[in-house]
Amino acid sequence: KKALSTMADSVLHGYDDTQVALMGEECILIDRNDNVTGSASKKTCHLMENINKGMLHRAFSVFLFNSDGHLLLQQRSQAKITFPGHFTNTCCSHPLHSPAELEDNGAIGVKRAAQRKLQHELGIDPRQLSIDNLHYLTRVHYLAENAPDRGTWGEHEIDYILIAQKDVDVTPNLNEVESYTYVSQEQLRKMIEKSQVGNSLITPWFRLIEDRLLMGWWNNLHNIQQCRDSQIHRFC
Ligand code: DMA
Ligand code: MN
Repeated sequence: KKALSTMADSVLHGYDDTQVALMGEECILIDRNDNVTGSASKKTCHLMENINKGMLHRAFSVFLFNSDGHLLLQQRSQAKITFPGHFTNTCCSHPLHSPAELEDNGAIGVKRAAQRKLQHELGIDPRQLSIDNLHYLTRVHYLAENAPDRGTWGEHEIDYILIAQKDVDVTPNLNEVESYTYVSQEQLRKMIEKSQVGNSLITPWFRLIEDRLLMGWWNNLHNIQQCRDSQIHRFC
């Protein structure tokens, strides 16, 4: 199934039409200190051609743990334009350039975007995971080229980290998510070791965050606010 209206748009030709439509979302452009400078389509933000000129946008990454302290991972669907089939943290996306999702006050806008996408990707009811369940911790600045087709698509973001611990019902949207699983620290380490020698795929941002920051948060879920800082951790 191809998107007729975008057939002429060669860079998006051949991709899943639902995912092509989402490339029209209006993302938030920022400078290296996370000040809002404007907006651009999701497509524009993720073209390496623009990233190579310094284009940078705002994003978020949710890490949702259950009451046993296991982390919910998702495997991205084959329909995704960037990083299809890759295993990654619970949910990632972008706050939109709208008044509600631009609001700064304690990262409330980013939390609203996270609630919206947790429902869209994983069918998590916002009544089961409220804004107050989402804890904003810090920001991560990174750049990555898409896999497997390097060169066209990529990511260059300041990524707001949101942590939650809550038992929820998950109903994956198969256009977004191929599979999901809860993992212990030990299971995640084994998964990442295997991916370095084998053929399973892990997103670059999740690999980076796991390597540098995740364990500090995971070991402090009982007092997660102590992990909060006002920094932008630079990984590029
Ligand atoms: C983009 O995630 C955000 C990060 C932190 C990489 P994504 O590609 O899953 O976005 P979307 O779900 O909106 O396609
Ligand atoms: Mn992005």
